[in-house]
Amino acid sequence: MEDCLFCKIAAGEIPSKKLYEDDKVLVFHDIDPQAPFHILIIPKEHIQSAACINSENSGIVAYIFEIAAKIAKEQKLENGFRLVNNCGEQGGQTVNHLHFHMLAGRNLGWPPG
Ligand code: IU
Repeated sequence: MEDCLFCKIAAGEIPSKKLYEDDKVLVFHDIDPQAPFHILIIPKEHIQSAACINSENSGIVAYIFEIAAKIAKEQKLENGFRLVNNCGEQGGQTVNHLHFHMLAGRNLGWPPG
């Protein structure tokens, strides 16, 4: 999508602090970290939000969780982590390209604000 910030980051048109990349996903450090470890996992394909997941594109969500587990092992997040998806205005989504936050390195409160 032309005016999508994360599409531009995925295409390398806007720089990011990359942690992992393959043909399907990009993983990069959040610009405004909310925990000692805070990364974003995004599909390279433009999907607006979790509300747009259907039987044709749902495979990428399973793949993102696979990548998250791999990163958890590599980064030694033995004490746990949180995967968060904000969807839509009331869900707190500010960038309209599907992304999962992966947070770790401190005790994370519940319920979220
Ligand atoms: P949200 O779930 O849509 O609110 O998450 C968007 C995240 O994208 C948020 O944590 C921002 O700090 C992050 N972000 C970024 O990493 N790089 C950017 O250029 C912009 C936002 I704009």
